[in-house]
Amino acid sequence: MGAIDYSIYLVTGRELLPPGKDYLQHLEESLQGGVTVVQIREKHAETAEFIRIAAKSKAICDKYNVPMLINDRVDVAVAVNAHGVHLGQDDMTVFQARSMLPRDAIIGVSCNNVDHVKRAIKDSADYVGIGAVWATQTKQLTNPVIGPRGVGAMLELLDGTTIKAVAIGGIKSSNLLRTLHGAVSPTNRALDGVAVVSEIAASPEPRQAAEKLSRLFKSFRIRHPPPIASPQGVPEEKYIVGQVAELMKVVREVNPLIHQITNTVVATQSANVTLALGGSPIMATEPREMEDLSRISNALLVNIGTMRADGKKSMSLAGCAANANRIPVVFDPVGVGATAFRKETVKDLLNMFQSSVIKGNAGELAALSDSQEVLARGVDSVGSGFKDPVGFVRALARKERCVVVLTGPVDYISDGVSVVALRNGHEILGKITGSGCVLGSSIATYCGAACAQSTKEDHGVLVHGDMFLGAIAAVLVVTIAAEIAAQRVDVRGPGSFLPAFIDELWTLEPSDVQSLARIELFP
Ligand code: 3NM
Ligand code: MG
Repeated sequence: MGAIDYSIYLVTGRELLPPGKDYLQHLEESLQGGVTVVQIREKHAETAEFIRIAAKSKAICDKYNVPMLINDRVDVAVAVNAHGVHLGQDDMTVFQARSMLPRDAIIGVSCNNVDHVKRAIKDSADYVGIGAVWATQTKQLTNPVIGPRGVGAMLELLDGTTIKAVAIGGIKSSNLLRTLHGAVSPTNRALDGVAVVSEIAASPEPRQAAEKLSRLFKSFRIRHPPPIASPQGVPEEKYIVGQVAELMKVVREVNPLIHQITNTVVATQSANVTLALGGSPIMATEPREMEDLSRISNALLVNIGTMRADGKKSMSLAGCAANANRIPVVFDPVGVGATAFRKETVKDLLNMFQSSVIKGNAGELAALSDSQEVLARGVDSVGSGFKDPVGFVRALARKERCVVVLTGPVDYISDGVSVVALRNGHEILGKITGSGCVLGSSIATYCGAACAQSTKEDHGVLVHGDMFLGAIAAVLVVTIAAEIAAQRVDVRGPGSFLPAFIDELWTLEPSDVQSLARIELFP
């Protein structure tokens, strides 16, 4: 057998078989649907029964030329001439297993953390099973759930080795793209496959279940954001601003519906700003309506500003539904550094859903990324607060697999490849409440429009449309409208500024943005 295709890795679960289904028939249908590796997992069978089942399973796997591995039991693997074994952390070592198995046997190891992966590399395992990536009913977990973000750090260790990696735990067709999108290292190492039990084993239609996973897996591609490519002779900055001008028109044409879960201080203002830009706001927070709203919305904003513990449920339901429906999620971790509750909540939310854009000031993004460089309160004075804001946003965007917006006197935005610095704005924005929150709503509005108008031809991308451009557009529009409003003779202070600002958002012309934008690109 040549190189193994780990993409759709079935771990058997006889106890989950739907009533009336024969195990071997079910296995065969799974293989017909595109399962590429099978692991026989029997936690309760006596040795003789395990061998009997493994031998029968092997005959079927052989028919489809699919390798079959045995969970835990090297003796069973030897007895049925399996292709290899899968070992847990409490089973025998790779070295011990290797000494009892044929030379070309495949040996995989369950890994829950980076130390496990380091050990597996040292032991020359053939592949690692990283889990549990999501919560699961199928196995009593003894370790914390990792989440896709945690997988990336483990994959990074595998760079430069030939060791393959699959993720396991709660993987379904409904979260597969989000899982694959999130589980990529900053060096762009992605998963080689996904291991599932219940999605196939408990399905009355295993062939369709496997086909669906297989189709989604094959379609997935890591989206390498292309470097900004302006037409010959057009400076890149000018090109970007031209694209922004186009997107401003698109928002007014498509009138995107923007679902916003935001704080009670800024909700009215955020809704008004969304309307002024050409979008439609819906400010709903009840958990029971999150999934319905996700189906009709063009983007979701999650802002934790005044959240209480019960708000997390709505946010996670809405975020997961947005990922499943593949609409943009803009995440605003307001004041994340301020309290332990916020910090913990933000970590949890980042693990539950994949954001398309994360927006914050220096203190917030420092807290979110565990950087000690900027304290949560000391963000007003020098520059953006980071010594190297360009490098910081780029690295965070790579790590979080999304666009990052760092706000401050200069705003920095990165898609993980390019970075833009935007120097528009007015200090009076700091004298009204929620100017940052309003920016979050604006980003969601432009990203929603960018997604809605994209052709959606590529099925392997979590969210369509140019989120980088959406974020740039929102920052430019908000800061330029603020500049214009602040200079009006009828604006005497923050009180008269706010309605003037909303009016200027309403009347701002794409050509105003083109003439006033102060943008610098760091390719
Ligand atoms: N191992 P399902 S999680 C067998 O974390 C197994 O190592 C895990 O089942 C690990 O796809 C798991 O039904 C169960 O969630 C996966
Ligand atoms: Mg085990």
